[in-house]
Amino acid sequence: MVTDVKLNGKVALVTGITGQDGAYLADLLLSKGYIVHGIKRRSSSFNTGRIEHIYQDPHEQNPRFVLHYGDMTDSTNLIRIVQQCQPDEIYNLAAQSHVQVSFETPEYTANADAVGALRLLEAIRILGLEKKSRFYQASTSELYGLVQEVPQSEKTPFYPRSPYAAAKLYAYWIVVNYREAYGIHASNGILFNHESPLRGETFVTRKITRAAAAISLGRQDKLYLGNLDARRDWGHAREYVRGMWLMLQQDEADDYVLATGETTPVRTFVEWAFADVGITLTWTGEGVNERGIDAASGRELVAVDPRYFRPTEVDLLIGDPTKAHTKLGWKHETPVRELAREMVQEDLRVMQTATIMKEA
Ligand code: NDP
Ligand code: GDR
Repeated sequence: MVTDVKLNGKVALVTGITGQDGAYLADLLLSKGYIVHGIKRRSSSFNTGRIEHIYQDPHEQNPRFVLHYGDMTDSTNLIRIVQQCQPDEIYNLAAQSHVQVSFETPEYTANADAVGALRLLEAIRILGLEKKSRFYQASTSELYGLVQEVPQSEKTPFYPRSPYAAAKLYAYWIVVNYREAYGIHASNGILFNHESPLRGETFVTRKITRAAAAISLGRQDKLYLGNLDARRDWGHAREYVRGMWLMLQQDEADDYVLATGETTPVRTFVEWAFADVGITLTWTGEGVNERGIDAASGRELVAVDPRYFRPTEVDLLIGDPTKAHTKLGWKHETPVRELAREMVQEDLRVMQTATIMKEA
């Protein structure tokens, strides 16, 4: 817990604080002297693992890190929390963020991801905080969807390809509208994929790095994946949350792409992760019959499972972060190859530590 940092007099409210980005952003804001309020959902088991290191006992005097129970689908609860903490900055990171799951739960995704953003903006209006509370919306490269041009910039037209992207499209435009209609300092960060050792285990990078680690330790036989040909612009989450913060420090609110400008096929990420545990993969077969084989032993380690195909796919994402470079002075630092290595190493470390603890 950061207690030696001098307070900067500002209060931030972060929705989605228990997620990957929420955890990195909370660290960043605390290190800058903010008092940080976060909204977490009630869950039947602990969902605060990523922020355990900054958790503060609520009985302490003048806490710097405060958690509130809440949900993006509950307006009155959001209004009450905003009223209680009177934030200078609101970061709306909460979302049903899994693209494939959004095909299974489209209505809930729209409620949390689209109307949820509206609820927070309305809370600002209802409480008369238009001039006080700056607003960050977690917009996404999924808005580009069906490829129209590359690289994708703030000027590229949107064409959402999932219920998730359609919900985020509404959120994007309602943010622009509330900025223009009511003068709220509200910005969209159009963030391309960003990963880390804290990435959710069902997103493809983490699924791959965990599997490579587990297979190398003899704890998993095979990794099943969907579309190996999709290409993504992957950066490091820790660097992207700094970009979010920079957006809210500008005199004028605006919309910015954060990306690396490089794209990598899922297949290449798989090869890297296995190489990092000493396994060279070769590929055989095509389409649903494609398999990844351990070149040394001949064992089949990767298989395509059509259950992970999406009804409509986003084939290629590659962002143009020029505006963020020039206006925010933001740049990514970690190359994707290094990011993959960091994730594999961390998954190996966690799994090995768990074994030692079990055996102790
Ligand atoms: P995660 O899935 O890791 O975290 C999502 C967070 O939202 C979690 O804290 C989750 O809580 C919370 N949440 C979900 N539904 C609700 C709800 N109904 N009410 C309150 N909280 C809720 O996502 P990331 O950290 O990766 O992403 C953060 C945001 O950025 C998301 O909005 C995502 O859509 C967006 N985004 C992410 C990108 C990426 O590459 N990571 C790229 C572009 C945009 P719980 O822990 O309880 O599940
Ligand atoms: P994405 O991330 O959909 O880009 O959304 P995800 O890691 O889920 O998929 C990336 C690509 O990999 C392909 N893929 C698989 N994906 C998953 N999850 N599981 C698999 O087994 C698998 N096999 C292949 C997918 O088809 C896809 O093409 C993420 C989320 O963080 C969003 O919230 C965010 O808005 C976008 O990134 C930018």
